[in-house]
Amino acid sequence: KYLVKSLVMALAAASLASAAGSAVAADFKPRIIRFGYGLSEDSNQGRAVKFFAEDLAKRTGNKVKAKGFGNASLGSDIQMQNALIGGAQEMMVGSTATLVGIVKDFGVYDLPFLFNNEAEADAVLDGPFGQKLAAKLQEKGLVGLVYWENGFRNLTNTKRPVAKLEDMQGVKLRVMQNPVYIDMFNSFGANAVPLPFSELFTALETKTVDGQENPVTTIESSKFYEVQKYLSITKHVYSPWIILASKKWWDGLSADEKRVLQESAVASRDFERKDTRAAAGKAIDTLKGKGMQVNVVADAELARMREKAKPAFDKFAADGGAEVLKELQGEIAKVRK
Ligand code: TK8
Repeated sequence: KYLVKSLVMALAAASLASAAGSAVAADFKPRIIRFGYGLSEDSNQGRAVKFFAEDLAKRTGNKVKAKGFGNASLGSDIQMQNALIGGAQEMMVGSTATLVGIVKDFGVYDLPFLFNNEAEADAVLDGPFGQKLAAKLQEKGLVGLVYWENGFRNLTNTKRPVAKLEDMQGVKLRVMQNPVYIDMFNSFGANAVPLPFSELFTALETKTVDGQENPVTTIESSKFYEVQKYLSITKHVYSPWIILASKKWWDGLSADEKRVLQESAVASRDFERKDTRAAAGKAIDTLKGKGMQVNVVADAELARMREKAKPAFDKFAADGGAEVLKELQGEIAKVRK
């Protein structure tokens, strides 16, 4: 009887100790993460990086610290991706569109008029489709953690309001460094000029280009209203951002460190989407207040643009993207039901 009692007590003590051990003595090494991003500190991107850093510090008792580097001070999206692959930088957030040089399939998100609203995008990005695509980065040296919202993209320029397809004719338009964007805007009649985001403000200011396209939140936080007159609401593409980690660095982390990084990434995603949507709701009025002339492009015109963009779809499919495009369209159809 005594033996049984002491055995039960010993077992209870052992399980208590291991519970306390996992909560208190989680395996965190003091680390500093260089977390780069392209927009200003005072943007939806900057606010969410700050949130991520604070959340991570809380979860690790201040041991694992993320230091944000905004304004592309560590380089453009593409430069940062390469720094992550080489192990010279730990983390970043940037457009999925700039990943096409690494995993071509990422171009699928850039085809126009796929998602009807943010809820559809959330479901597909957070679901098996988004995860499977992000997992393709691993063998290229990147770990894709979560998607944030960049948002639906709209057009700005200095020439004229774009109310119909023909208004884009001859407009020199900066696009991301991505063939889908180049093909799409050339087929709309614009003159697409691929440039990194970090060079965009200067390109607009010096009139190297007449216009650009980005979500209203970015048009506001990057002060494009100082150098752009017309804003035309087209919502032509839903643009995700993705949080990336260097695989070289990630592989050296403890299981606890990987777990908290995932947790903070998810928490930052939820914060970021809420914050971005709130900011987007106010941005158009702010931009009008700054002197921009805003027009909403009619649905019939958007349908014409969708029709015109068909060659971009065909080329993407013919260029090895047929399967991923079909999968994405299938997922969107499922979400709509
Ligand atoms: C910021 C970019 C930006 C994107 C672009 O680094 O390049 O136009 O929309 O958000 O990733």
